[in-house]
Amino acid sequence: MRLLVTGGAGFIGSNFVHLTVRERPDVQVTVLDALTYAGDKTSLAPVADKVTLVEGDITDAELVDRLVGESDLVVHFAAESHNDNSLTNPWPFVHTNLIGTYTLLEAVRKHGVRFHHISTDEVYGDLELDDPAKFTADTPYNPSSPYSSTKAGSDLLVRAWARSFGIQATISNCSNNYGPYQHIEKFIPRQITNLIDGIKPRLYGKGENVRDWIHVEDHNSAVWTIIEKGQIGETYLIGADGEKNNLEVVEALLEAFGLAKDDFDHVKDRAGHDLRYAIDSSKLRDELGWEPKYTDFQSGLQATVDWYKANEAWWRPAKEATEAKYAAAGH
Ligand code: NAD
Ligand code: TDX
Repeated sequence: MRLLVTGGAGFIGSNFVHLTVRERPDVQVTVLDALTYAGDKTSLAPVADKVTLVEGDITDAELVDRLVGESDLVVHFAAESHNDNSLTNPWPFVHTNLIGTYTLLEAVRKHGVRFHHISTDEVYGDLELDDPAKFTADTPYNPSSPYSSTKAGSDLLVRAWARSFGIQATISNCSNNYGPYQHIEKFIPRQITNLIDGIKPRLYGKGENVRDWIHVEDHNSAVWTIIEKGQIGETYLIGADGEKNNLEVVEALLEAFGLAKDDFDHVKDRAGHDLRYAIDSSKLRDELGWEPKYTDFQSGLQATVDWYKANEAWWRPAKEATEAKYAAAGH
């Protein structure tokens, strides 16, 4: 099978490529990645001799047409992915997440190639803290940020291309991922690398916002399950029942570093900050038989801390610029 992975040099995409090379030696992997600030060739170094990396943009119609035409399956991870960045400069989000997805869909339609679209639970907006409800595939779309609204738009493009043009597509909407190779602008690796540097973790607002954490390996095993067993045209929500508020995550990290649980700073809150995400993944579990493996958050977190400690050469070059960006935004 010839597989094209867009965004395969990013966090989840590179982990997906590692998993695929490890468990599916019959799959020939090509990565299409623009190597933006969030993409890193070295994330693919352990599998470099087994993967073809094409440095290019998903909005480049000619390149996308050629690569899709040479593939049997496209898994589309490439995106601008960070909410805070979308609040300071939304344009790259509109460009990559909307025009990039459109460009891929046109090539998929022309060549009749199977397409899996990677999306987020943030398309559903947020839930109240005391709401027993969780997001399902029937929850109405109600995105809050430029990031989540462009992801919502990209999902709707996929649905329209499936219905109007009959493309062979599935969609997955996953909750917050953690694990190795995550850019240090994101919450967990930002705090881990701060702690390594002797800087206190930085909590937005009161820290009461809830995220539904899933290990990146579990997200990616679910993606393969959907590719192999999912029904064309369907949307599957991916989650591992990992709800925690941000304060609890910071306390767990402080514990992993042997520090007092109040040794953090409160900083300016995010504009439009979604309160709570929670995924009901019963459709994926009951219909396709998927289950997560990393169900103990504290040990998954400890393994992630150990990875950042052992791989300083991977993240160090980005640390100063990332913190300068946060300082300018008051976070
Ligand atoms: P990331 O920012 O770590 O990686 C994105 C990758 O896409 C980078 O390698 C980047 O270079 C590449 N890219 C960006 N613009 C591109 C373009 N125009 N052309 C080609 N490549 C381009 O993101 P991530 O956290 O790995 O997220 C991957 C996908 O998963 C995204 O679609 C995101 O919306 C979705 N998602 C992420 C999470 C999460 O918790 N991180 C949760 C649910 C869904
Ligand atoms: O320094 C911080 N302090 C803090 O309290 C940072 C960077 C974040 N936060 C809070 C904001 C959020 O409530 O932590 C939570 C997680 O923040 P992010 O890592 O920025 O993730 P989030 O905005 O929840 O979005 C993530 O999950 C869904 C991914 O970045 C998205 O790509 C994905 O779609």
